[in-house]
Amino acid sequence: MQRKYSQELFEEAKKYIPGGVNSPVRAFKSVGGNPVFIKRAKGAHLFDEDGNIYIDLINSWGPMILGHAYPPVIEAVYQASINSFSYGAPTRMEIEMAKLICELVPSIEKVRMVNSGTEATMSAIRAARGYTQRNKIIKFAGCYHGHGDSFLVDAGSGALTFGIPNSAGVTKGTAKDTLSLPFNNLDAVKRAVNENKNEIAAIILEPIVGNMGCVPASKQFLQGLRELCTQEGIVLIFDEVMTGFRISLGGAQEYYDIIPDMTTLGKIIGGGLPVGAYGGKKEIMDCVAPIGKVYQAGTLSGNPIAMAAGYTTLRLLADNPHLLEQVNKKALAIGEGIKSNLQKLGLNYQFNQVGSMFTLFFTNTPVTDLTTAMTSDTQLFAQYFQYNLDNGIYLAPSQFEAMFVSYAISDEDIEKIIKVSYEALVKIHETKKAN
Ligand code: KE4
Repeated sequence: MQRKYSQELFEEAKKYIPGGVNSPVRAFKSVGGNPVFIKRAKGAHLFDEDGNIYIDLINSWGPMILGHAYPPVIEAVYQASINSFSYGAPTRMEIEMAKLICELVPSIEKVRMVNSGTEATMSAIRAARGYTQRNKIIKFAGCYHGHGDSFLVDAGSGALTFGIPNSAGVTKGTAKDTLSLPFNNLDAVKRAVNENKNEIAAIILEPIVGNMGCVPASKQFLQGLRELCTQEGIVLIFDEVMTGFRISLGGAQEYYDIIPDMTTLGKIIGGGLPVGAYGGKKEIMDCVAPIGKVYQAGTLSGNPIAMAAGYTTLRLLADNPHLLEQVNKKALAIGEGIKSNLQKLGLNYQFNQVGSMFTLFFTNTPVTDLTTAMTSDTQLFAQYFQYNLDNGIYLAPSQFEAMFVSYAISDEDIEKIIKVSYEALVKIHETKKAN
């Protein structure tokens, strides 16, 4: 498969855009080669600038759950757009969107729309800090909550429980208020909470992690966090930017039946347009301006075009339960096929899946946290990725990401995904044996 135009466009892009991309993971750094420049997409398929066609298993990192250019969503956006794109004033549509989110996720009593998942998580922890009058937060290694300064923090050395920046430009002053702990490790959380008594405002996590690859929390871990937060007056925040309206209509909190105090949302609620949201208990959300002292604002928050795309997507999912059932069924068929491939080839790689999120980890170690995820052979993954790409399967360009399936994927697409995955595993193992 040749990608001459993509290569030329990438060289041009690098002259004007840092790294040639508007979000780092798109640059294919961890898998090598150059990114594919997409010209258009329809249903489950992407079409690049060189005329190549791919089955899309990223779906814009989650949002395109109905598939690309889904006609009712297009129509809703068109109808909204002929009445102008933005007013900077309240609209009826924002009430409909807020009501629908509160109806589908009952733990959300009030919700504020923003423009990205990052804005949602940044705002949620600010609200939690304002509500509790405490400064520190706990996050987990391997969980990604967007690029807010408080989240770009790694665990401090053993002695120090406070965090150290993992990005240039994040100050030690900011990082010291973030504790980064091992995922799925309740004892570590209990120790940290005891060492920082009455100082922890919030614990935030992806209940099913997508950002270290797909790693589900254990129910016991979530149950323990819930009890600890209730007992200590800590705000439990589920970052459901990826899992919201994907794992189930009520998100991971419905799937696990564990109720957080706050939830952050994004991706699917925008239907592909820039939307994020944060919400939760009324007593917390009433701390937010203009009625409370926690300031947060946004020129394009609740934008009518984005609301049209997001509301139409959510309404379709809510009114047609078979859509999400089909998405999960198709994803499970892919999962069964990949696991059968591993068995046929006598490979013990780890395949983690929850509904329509999954990751094939190139390690024989069960993956339950970042340490075990990092035992994966990223070189093998890179070869696996490139073989898939050259054979028309568009996977996430990193071992530490999840795949996302859309409703538009067909049985033929599923067959091809499984077949190419098998061939890729054979190829990389022939290469491995030869070396
Ligand atoms: P955005 O600011 O990218 O809209 O959302 C940040 C965010 C927050 N919380 C979770 C659980 C997320 O997965 C994300 C963003 N996810 C990445 C995928 N690893 C988006 C892709 C990218 O960064 O380009």
